[in-house]
Order: sequence, then structure tokens, then C-alpha cells
Amino acid sequence: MMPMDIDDTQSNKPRTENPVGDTVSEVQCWKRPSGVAVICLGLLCGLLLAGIIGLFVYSRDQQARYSILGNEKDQFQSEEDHLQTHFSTLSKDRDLLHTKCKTLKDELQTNYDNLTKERDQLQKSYDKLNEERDQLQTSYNTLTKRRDQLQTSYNTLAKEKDELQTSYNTLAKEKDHLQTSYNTVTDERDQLQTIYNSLTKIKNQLQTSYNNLTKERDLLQTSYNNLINQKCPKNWKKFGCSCYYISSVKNTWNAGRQDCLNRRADLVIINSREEQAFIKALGHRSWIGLTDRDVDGTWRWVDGTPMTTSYWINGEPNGGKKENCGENKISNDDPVMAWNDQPCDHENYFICERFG
Ligand code: 2F8
Ligand code: CA
Repeated sequence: MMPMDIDDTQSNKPRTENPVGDTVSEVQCWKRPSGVAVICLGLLCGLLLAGIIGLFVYSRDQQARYSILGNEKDQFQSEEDHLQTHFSTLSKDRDLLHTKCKTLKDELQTNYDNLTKERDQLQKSYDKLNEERDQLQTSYNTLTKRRDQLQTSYNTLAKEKDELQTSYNTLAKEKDHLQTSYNTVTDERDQLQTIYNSLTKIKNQLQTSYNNLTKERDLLQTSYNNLINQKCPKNWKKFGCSCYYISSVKNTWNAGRQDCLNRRADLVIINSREEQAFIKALGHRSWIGLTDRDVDGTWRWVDGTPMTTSYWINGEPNGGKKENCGENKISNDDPVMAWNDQPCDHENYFICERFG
């Protein structure tokens, strides 16, 4: 900032330090004697007077203005000094700022250059990163597709795994059941093997027995055939393998039995319904080889075997200890049922039986 130059403004105007001096040329006009000149002189005097008055007024005003201007000049001078001082300070500040500015400018230039280099490097890095980003984006897209495929595969595999797990659990249960069944069957097999071994032994024993029995059967069959074909003595009747003799006289049970024994026979033992029917059909009320004389109520045959099948008449036996010997009674119409218990000392016909 430049200081304001007050003196220069004043120098543009004519110096008025001595205004009286300026009227010298006008006084010289008084030396020309003429009327016109007088008039002119009067006019001039008037004009001069007016001028003087005007100058006076003007001078007074100028004085006042000069005074004001002096004051203003002082003020301006003071301000100029102040401004000069301020200007000097500002100049110093400007120089300082200029220096700082230059330093800053250099620093900024350096920073700018550095930043430019960094920017270029960053730009390169940015471009490189962009390329890497694009590559990564491509890789990301590829990986995303691959991930989706893997996710689909994973889901499928997960389902298959669950199904396999379910199948595995089912198979494990079935395996346990089968293992239990296998153990049970194994135990049963072992038991059956033991039984089989025992049965094999028994079968072999039975086979041996069967073979022996077959031989015995064949022998018995031969004997049976011989017996069947064997004829009975005179006055004896044939039935099956036995011959039967019907006494012609009556006697007690014991005497009748003795008579049979004398004939190499014994009182008849009835072993079947057919034999009983045969005996009854002979048409004689007679003793048979049945008695409970040893134990009342327990009937046995003369060979000592217990009676198992009976053909008692309805209501018999009824004699208790009084009737201990069996007879074949033919008074009823039934073709089979004919037995009655009688007192053993009662006399009765008797039937003997010889086997073979
Ligand atoms: O009514 C059946 C009964 O008949 C006779 O007694 C009344 C017989 N006794 C004699 O013949 C001795 C019983 O043996 C028989 O039960
Ligand atoms: Ca009786």
C-alpha cells in the first residue's frame, strides 16, 4: 500500500501565500487618461472593490479552509506517519510473508511434486488395484458360481446323507433284530443239534429195536399163523389162537378152575369185545377167570393181570365181599354185556381156555 501524497495535490494549484501581490498588474491600468477609461476605471474600481471583497471573503474562506486543511494535513500527516509505520510493519510483514510464502511455495511445490509422484504411484496402484479388483471380481464370480454349485451339491449330499443315515439306522435296528434272532436261532440250533444227536442215538436204538421187533414180529407172525392154523382138540371150540372148552357139569369157581388146569388150560381170560361176544354166544351161564377175592373191588384175571376192560351187566358188580367170582350171565338180550359177580362157592358151568 502506497502512502497518500498530500503535497502533490497542493502543487496543482497556484501558490496563494501572498494574494496581495497578485493586484500589481491591475494598478498599472490607472495610468491611462480617458473617459472611457474613467468609466472603465470606475467599473474597474467597482470590479476591484468587488474583487477585493470577493478576495477578502475568498481569503477568509481560504484561511478557514487552509486552517481546516492544515488540521487535516496534520491529521493526514499523523495518519501518514501512522500509515507509514503501519506500511513499514506491513512491508516487513509482507517481506516476512513473502519469505514465508516463498518457503511455503517451495514446500508446497515440493509437496506438490511429492504428491504428484504419490498420485502417479497411487494412480498406478489404483490401476493395478482395478485390474486386481477386476480379476478378483472375475474370480469372485467364478467362485460364487462354484460355491453355488458346491452348495447345491452339498444340499443334495446332505439329503442323501440323511437318507443314508435313516437307512443306516433302520439297517442297524434290523441288524440288531437279526443278531438277536441269529443268537436265538443259534441257541435253538445248538439245542436242536443236541436233540438231533440224542434223537439220532434214539433212532439208532429204535432202528435196532425195530429190527429186533421186526424179527420178533416175523417170528410171532409165524407162530400166530401156526396157532391160527392149529386145530383144537375134540369138543373144544376155536376162536383166534385159543381153544375153548365148555364144561358139561357145574362146579364151584375153584373146582372149575382146577378142572381147566387139569386140561392144560385155565378159566377163560377175555381180552377183547369180540372174544366176549364169542363167549356169550356159546349160550352157557358159566364161570370166567375173573375174581376180587384177594382185594374186594379189585378184579384180576387168573394170570394175575388187572381187569382193564369190563362187560358187566348194568348194576353189577353188586355183591361186595359176598360175591367175589365173575360169571358170564346170558339171561339179558345184550350181545356183549353179560358179567355178574357171584358167590365163589356157587356151582356153575365153567369155560376153559388154552392158548395155542
Ligand atoms: O338181580 C341180580 C342178582 O340176582 C341174584 O341175586 C338175587 C344173584 N345171586 C345169585 O344168583 C346167587 C346176584 O349175583 C345178582 O346180582
Ligand atoms: Ca352179583
